[in-house]
Amino acid sequence: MTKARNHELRVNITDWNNGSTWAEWKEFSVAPESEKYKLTVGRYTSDSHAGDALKWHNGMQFSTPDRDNDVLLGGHCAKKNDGGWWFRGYRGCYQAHPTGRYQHNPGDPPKTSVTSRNFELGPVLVWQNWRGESYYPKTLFLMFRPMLN
Ligand SMILES: [Ca+2]
Repeated sequence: MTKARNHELRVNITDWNNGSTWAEWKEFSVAPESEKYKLTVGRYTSDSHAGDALKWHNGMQFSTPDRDNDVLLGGHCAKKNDGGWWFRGYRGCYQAHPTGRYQHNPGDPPKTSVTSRNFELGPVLVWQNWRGESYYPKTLFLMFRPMLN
């Protein structure tokens, strides 16, 4: 899908009080199946506001509950967090977790307990670089398109 041309990526995030933020990267590609859909993301644009939470996932392979491709030996981030994502596994599973389960209101507790590092909120939407490790936004959209030039 992202092989033929350079792509850019945009993330739009909203909070629970009609607030919003966004970020853009001018480099985004996903490697083929033979490379386990390795993520390449870079060239974060300096006027973005959401923070570059994807930098931490750059170079990771894609994991799902039945495919453990994270770098955590003896652990399985996708199984633990109930979803597919470019989980890392070294010093936590993620800084961004856009495929976490949608929470209906901010009072809904995370489905799994918060660990000592606060890295693992469980299956909720997470973008740690915006309002910290324990905040979870209302919506989070990832969009990509071919570069215009
Ligand atoms: Ca693992």
